[in-house]
Amino acid sequence: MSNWHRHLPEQLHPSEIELGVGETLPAVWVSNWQTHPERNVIHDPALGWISAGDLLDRSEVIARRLANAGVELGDRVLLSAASSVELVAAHTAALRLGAVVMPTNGAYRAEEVTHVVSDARPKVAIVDRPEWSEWIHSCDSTVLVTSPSVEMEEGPSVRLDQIGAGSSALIGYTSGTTGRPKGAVLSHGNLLSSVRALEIAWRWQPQDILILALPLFHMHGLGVGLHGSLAIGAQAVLLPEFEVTDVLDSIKKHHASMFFGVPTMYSRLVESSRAGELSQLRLCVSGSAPLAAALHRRIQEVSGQRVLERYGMTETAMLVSNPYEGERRPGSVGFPLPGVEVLLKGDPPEILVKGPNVFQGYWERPEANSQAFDDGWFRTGDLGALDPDGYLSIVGRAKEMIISGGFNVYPREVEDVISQHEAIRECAVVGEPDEEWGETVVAFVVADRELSLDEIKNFVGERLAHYKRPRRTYRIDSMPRNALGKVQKHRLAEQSIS
Ligand code: MCA
Ligand code: AMP
Repeated sequence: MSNWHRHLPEQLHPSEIELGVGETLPAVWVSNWQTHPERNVIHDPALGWISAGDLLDRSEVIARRLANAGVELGDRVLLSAASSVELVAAHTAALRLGAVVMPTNGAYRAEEVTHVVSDARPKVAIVDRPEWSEWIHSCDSTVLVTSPSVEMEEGPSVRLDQIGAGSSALIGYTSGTTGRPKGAVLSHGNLLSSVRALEIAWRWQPQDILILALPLFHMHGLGVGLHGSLAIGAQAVLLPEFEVTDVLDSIKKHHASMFFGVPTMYSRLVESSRAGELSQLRLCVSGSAPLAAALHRRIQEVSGQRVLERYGMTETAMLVSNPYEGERRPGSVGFPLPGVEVLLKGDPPEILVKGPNVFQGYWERPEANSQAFDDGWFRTGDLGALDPDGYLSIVGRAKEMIISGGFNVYPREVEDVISQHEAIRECAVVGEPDEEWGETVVAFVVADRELSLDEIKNFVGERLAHYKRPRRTYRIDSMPRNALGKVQKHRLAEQSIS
C-alpha cells in the first residue's frame, strides 16, 4: 500500500517526488545557510534569534574543536542537553564532520547512561548534567566529556561536509524487548528522505515558524522538528521545557505557523482558557503516541484546529500521516508518506514498512537485525488495520511497550530493576490507560513484606529515568501464570490486591 497521491498537491504526480536521496543533511543545511546568511533560523531561549550565518560560523568552530580532540569520520559523539542554539551548533558540527550523533535522554540515570556509552563507545560526550561525567568515566575513562558550549581547543580548519548519503548520521537508542535498549543506526539519506516527505506532505515552507517544545534527543523533536526546519530553511523557536503559557505566548510573539507535540501536550493545551489561540497556527501535528479521538475533537471544538496525526518510529523516522488536504480522521494515522510503503501481514496484522527512510540496522546486533526484517520489510511491532478509504489505524502492539507522555517504557527494563529490591519475590510491569499520559507505568509485585507508599517508585527512580517509575504498585499474593509458567499480564488486574 502506498497511496502517496493522497499527500500530494494537485499539480504533483507521484513519479515526480524528489526525496533528496543522494544528498546529506549538512550539505542541504549549509547550502541554505550560505544562500541566506542574514535569515534568522533558530530562536534560542536565552539569546534570541540566531541567523543562518551565525549558525554556520558556530558549527564550523565546534567542528574544528571536535576534530582537534580527535573526532574522525564515523566516530560517535554523545549529545544530551536542554534545547539551545549551543546544542544545535554542536549537533550540526558533529554531523558536518562525519561523526555519528547519539542523542541521549537527559533524564537517564547512571545505569542507562553507562549502557549506551559502553555499547556505542563515543569519543566525545557533550552533556549538560555534571553528574554524567562521573557516570560516563565509570565505564570508559577515555571519553572526553564537555558541556554544550564545547569549550575545547580549536585547532586548524578541517574539511567539512565530505560524507555521503549512505554514511551513518544518528544512533537512537530504543526498544529494549530484551531489557536493554539497542542503537538504531540511521543514515543521512534515511533522515533527509523523511524530512523531504514531510516537506511535501505538510506543505512545509521556508516562511514557516515552528514552536518546538519537544526535547531534541528523540526523533520527534530532533529528526522532524529541528532537521526539518533546517533543511527547509524555515525557522524554529526552541523551548527547553513544555509549559502551556510559554507555548501560547511564543505562538503570539513570533507569529508562529506550526506546533508539533505529543498527545499529553495537547491534553494540557485544551485545558487552558487560552486554547483558542491555537487557531493562529497553520498546522498542529501530533505523534509519538495515540491521540484519542475524543481529544482530537475537543481540540477542534476549542480552537478550530484539525490536528494532523502522524506515525513514526526511531528506526524509520516518519512513516504515515493524515493528509494536509482532505479529512484528518480522528483515531487514524492516515496514509504512507511519500516514498514509504506499508504492508499488513500476519494474524493479527502487523505493520511492515519499506522505504528510503528505513534505518540501516541495530548497532552491533546481527541477531536483532535478522529478526527485525521480514523479506526486506521492517517489522514495526505495531498492529494495524485499514479502513475502506485506505486510512491506517494502529490497533495494538505486538511488542511489549508502554508509551507514557510520548516516552517509551519497556516493561522488561523496569521489571529487571524492581527484581533487585530486597523485598520483591516477583514482579510484572504493565501500562494502565490514563487520560493525561495515554498510559502510565504500574507494577504488580509479590513481596515478602508490606511496602511503603512510593517505595518501589523511588527505588526505580534512583536507577532509571523518571518517566519509567511505576506511578502505582499493587501488591498481589501470586502471579497469574499459564501452564508453561509464563506470567499472564492480561490477568493481573483480576488479582486481589493485598
Ligand atoms: C514527566 N513525568 C512523566 C513524564 N514526563 N511521567 C511519565 N511519563 C512522562 N512522559 C513526570 C515527572 O517526572 C513528574 O514526576 C511528573 O511526571 C509531572 O511532571 P511534569 O512537570 O508535569 O512533566 P513535564 O516536564 O511537563 O513533561 C511532560 C511532557 C514530557 C512535556 C509531556 O513528558 C515530554 O516532553 N514528552 C515528549 C516526549 C517525546 O519527545 N517523545 C518523542 C519520542 P514527579 O511529580 O514524581 O516529580 S520519538 C517517538 O516516539 C517516535 C519516533 C515518534 O513517532 O515521534
Ligand atoms: P520509538 O520507539 O520512540 O521510536 O516509538 C515508536 C512507537 O511509537 C511506534 O512503534 C508506535 O508504537 C508509537 N507511535 C508513534 N506514533 C504513534 C501514533 N500516532 N499513534 C500510535 N502510536 C504511535
